[in-house]
Amino acid sequence: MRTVSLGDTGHWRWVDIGSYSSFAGTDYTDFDLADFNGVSNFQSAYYLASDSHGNSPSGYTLGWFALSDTELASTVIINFPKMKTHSYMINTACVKNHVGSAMGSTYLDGATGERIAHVKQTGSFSASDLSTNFDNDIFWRVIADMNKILLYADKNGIISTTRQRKYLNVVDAIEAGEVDQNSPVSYWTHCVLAGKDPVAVDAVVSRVMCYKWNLIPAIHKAASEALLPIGTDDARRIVVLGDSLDGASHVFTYSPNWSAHAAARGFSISDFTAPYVSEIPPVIREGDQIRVRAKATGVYAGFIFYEVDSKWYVKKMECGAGWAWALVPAKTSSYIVQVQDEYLNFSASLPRYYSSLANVVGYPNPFRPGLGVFTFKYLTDEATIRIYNVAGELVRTVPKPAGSSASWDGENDSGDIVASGVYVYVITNIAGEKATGKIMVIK
Ligand SMILES: [Ca+2]
Repeated sequence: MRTVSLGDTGHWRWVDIGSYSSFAGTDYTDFDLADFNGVSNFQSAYYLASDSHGNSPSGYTLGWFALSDTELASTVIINFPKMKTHSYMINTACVKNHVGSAMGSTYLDGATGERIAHVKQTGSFSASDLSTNFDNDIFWRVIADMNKILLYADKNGIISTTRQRKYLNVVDAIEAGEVDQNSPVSYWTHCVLAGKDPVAVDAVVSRVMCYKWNLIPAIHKAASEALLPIGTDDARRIVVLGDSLDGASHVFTYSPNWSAHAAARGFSISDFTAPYVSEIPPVIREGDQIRVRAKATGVYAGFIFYEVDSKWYVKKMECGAGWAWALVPAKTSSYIVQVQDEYLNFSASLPRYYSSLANVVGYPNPFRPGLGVFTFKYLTDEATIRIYNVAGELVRTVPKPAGSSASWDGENDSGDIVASGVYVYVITNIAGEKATGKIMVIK
């Protein structure tokens, strides 16, 4: 293991993202971009001088980024940001963290300062200027470009349309920061968030901070990138695993740049109540699949975790009118339904057991029809119960209500109490399982 500096002027290259840039097709020009002091790029160390590669993009700023060779050559990137509020972007985590992937200078070792454009060049830079924060249309494009490079540029910095490396995001939110990124005030969330999709993780980060992420440009616009997708911020496609989020109800104090405007624009989340599954009717067999349905008031998104041959899978459910539903393999042996609202508040059902008839019991035995019913317990959701006499003739098909129990009243299909003697029950289900047993009927 070794430590490398992403700012090492001996190991870097220019990446021109060209028509894949989030600036492509806009009216922006090189002259619109400014670094954090509102100063022209052409005055900054980043673009000022010819560099060791014999070229300088001076005058060419849109879509040009200088990155470490080491990072481009990597096959796996683990992105490890902290959760915090930010004066230009309201909050930052995974997508913003790649600002640090750009060279601080292409010719001065250890040079600091802004690596990439942060705001539109206006000649002024102040918290009261909304183009610095709310209406900043520059920073999210730069951030999106950086993320596309990290995902799609090969080791030579050439953009491909296929992903070039594995990518994991792990957000340290144990001690998060609020108010301001430069002198943050600690807030302990005691949580760690992880995922392969940087946009989805940032949506969950925002939920934990109680911010509406679809109003945050750096997150929501990154989710809109179509040519080189970065990720999704759609709550219907993000399944949250682990502890529920209903305890995360502290609205992170906004940066002073945002406070009054954010309150006015309704950035804060105040809904911490999860939908819940109130009913799961018996599954319906459809070919080699089963249709699982779950009733859940206020459900916005649903996911089913299901087990086939001792392996667990997850699938997005369709949702509407207070229901969630999905088709899963008929070989599913058990499943759990998770329902979420639009703010990623979620709850899960208890596990449902679909195929195992291994534990079926029937009683009492012997059975006296005049004194009660013969009860079957631990049935699966979908089961067929048939009673035969010792000659193998079908005597009765026992109605199977929803749930795991059923009962036989001792009558045959004609409505008469059967004769005394030995009978056999055969229980089958749509998973192809079978359970059998004997019943001694005494009158
Ligand atoms: Ca809710």
